Amino acid sequence: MILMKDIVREDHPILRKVADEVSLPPSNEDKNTLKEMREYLLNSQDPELSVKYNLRPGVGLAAPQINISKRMFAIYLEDNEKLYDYALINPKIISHSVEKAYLTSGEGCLSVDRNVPGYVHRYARITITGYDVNTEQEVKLRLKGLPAIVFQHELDHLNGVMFYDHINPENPFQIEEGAKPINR
Ligand code: UDB
Ligand code: ZN
Repeated sequence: MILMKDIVREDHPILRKVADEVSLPPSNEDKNTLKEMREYLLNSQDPELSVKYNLRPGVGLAAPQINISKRMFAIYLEDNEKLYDYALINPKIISHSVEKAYLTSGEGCLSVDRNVPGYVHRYARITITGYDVNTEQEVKLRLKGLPAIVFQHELDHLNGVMFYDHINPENPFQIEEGAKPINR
């Protein structure tokens, strides 16, 4: 079971690496890692288990965050009555909107133990492909709103990018022209 002690923090160099592609079909070990990552998200969102094991409630987790430099992440998120439950390998944005969006509450990260104020601008809409371990199939997803933000946050981890890299250092709350606010 993945616990908070297994999640690497900010200063860890693995978070700044470009993670390696995973060969397909995935090994049992890689499939198992992804299943454990998904399980962390479920456990962390369970009111009893999160208290019992002191888990920070997460909606997404990328492999580098558990010290594995491979291109895979898990997402477990309910938004607008829809469940986004994905365990993806080699995810890739194949197209995106020109329009940007940002969470009005800013972002945090399971690997960051401090508050970093400011807006993180991301694409408002993305089309993403990847191999889904849950269905054992190549998937193509069109996302907007909060799910699009979460997928981009996790994809950044596979490229060594942290959310605060996107925050304007002069004016953290500067809004890019035409960007769409997302309230959650
Ligand atoms: C999170 N959780 O999991 F809209 F029920 C954040 C943390 C850092 C605060 C734990 C989160 O956004 N929870 C949440 C959001 C909702 C509704 C709800 C729970 N991440 C994932 C992460 O660090 N992955 O690497 C940070 C998010 C910031 C924006 C996208 C991902
Ligand atoms: Zn993160």
